[in-house]
Amino acid sequence: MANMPFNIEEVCEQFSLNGTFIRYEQINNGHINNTYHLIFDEEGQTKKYVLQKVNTHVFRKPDQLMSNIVAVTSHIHNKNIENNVDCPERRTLVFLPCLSGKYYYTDKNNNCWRVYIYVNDVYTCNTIDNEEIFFNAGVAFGEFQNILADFDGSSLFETIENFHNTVSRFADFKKAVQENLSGRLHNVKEEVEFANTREKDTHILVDLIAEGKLPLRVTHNDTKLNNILFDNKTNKGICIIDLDTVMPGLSLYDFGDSIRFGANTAAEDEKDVSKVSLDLNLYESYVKGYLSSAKDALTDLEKELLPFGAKLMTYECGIRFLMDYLNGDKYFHTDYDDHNLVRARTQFALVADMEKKMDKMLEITKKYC
Ligand code: GN1
Ligand code: MG
Repeated sequence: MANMPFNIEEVCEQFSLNGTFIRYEQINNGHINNTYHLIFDEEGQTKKYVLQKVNTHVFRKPDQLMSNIVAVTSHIHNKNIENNVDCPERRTLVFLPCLSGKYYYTDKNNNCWRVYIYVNDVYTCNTIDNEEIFFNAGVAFGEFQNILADFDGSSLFETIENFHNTVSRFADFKKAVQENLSGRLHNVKEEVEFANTREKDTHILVDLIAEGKLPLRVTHNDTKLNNILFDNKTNKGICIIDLDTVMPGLSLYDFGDSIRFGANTAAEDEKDVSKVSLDLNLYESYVKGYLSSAKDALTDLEKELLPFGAKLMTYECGIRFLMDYLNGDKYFHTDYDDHNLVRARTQFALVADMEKKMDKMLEITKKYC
């Protein structure tokens, strides 16, 4: 157990995990929390758990965070039972309480840990190599929204305030530019200019919410492709993970963030921005899938704004990466010096491409409304 990033025995004991610990693997998917697979032997059978170290700089109130997650996963589980869905235990995450009865354990170094049961026979994707998978991703996030349609959003804590409030995001961005804590502002004049010239976009959804024209729903708010577990046999998206930001929000946030990540022809951190563009075929697959499951719940205005939602979420993510670069890489995990800048550049290149393709995006969306 040398070189272990934490005392695994101590953590496992707290969660009363059965069997003999064999090994762990670190999973490098998220930009916020640290995730590990724990492999146990239980009477000759392999049993896996997922262990996460919650980033408490980002999620400052683990009690509230886990209360949201347990409420949401219980709701999904109960609904699936009610609807006679096959294998309900594979359709939402099952978190385990620790000895204190809480759904997280705080160790002596103040690290916050949580554990859920690994879902077998599934895979995750970081990129899309076929349109059917992205269609299935759209269906899965549409279903996720539907299943939470009768969940009382007012019972949820706001785990990160103003998470997709683009006006407040822009104000934070402006402050980061003014403060220039990292001293890197001279490197990013062009990117700052790109962000500034689109400031007016940041008001559009915020104003429509204030005017009562767009409904708040219970949304996921971080609908990256790799937050879906796809079934090995059917390729369907069977379980939505990473529930830290499930809060009242707009359907447009969830739709938009999925497109931002999944319909990009390049990775979020591709260094060659000429490879970045919006793949209209993938866009169409997702729209088709998402609207096939979510359409009946959406208002005409929501449907009309879907393409704008995609652009706005991409822009928001771009200013968040750029802001973190200016603040000295305090928020997102980074692997090298300019990582956040590279990410910001891909997001802005994608925004620019979406602006060129906006008419086409609208036309495609209309086909499925
Ligand atoms: C973060 O943790 P991860 O990788 O699922 C971030 C999202 C961003 C995303 C960009 C809590 O998500 O909002 O869109 O990175 N999550 C949080 O890849 O800030
Ligand atoms: Mg996340």
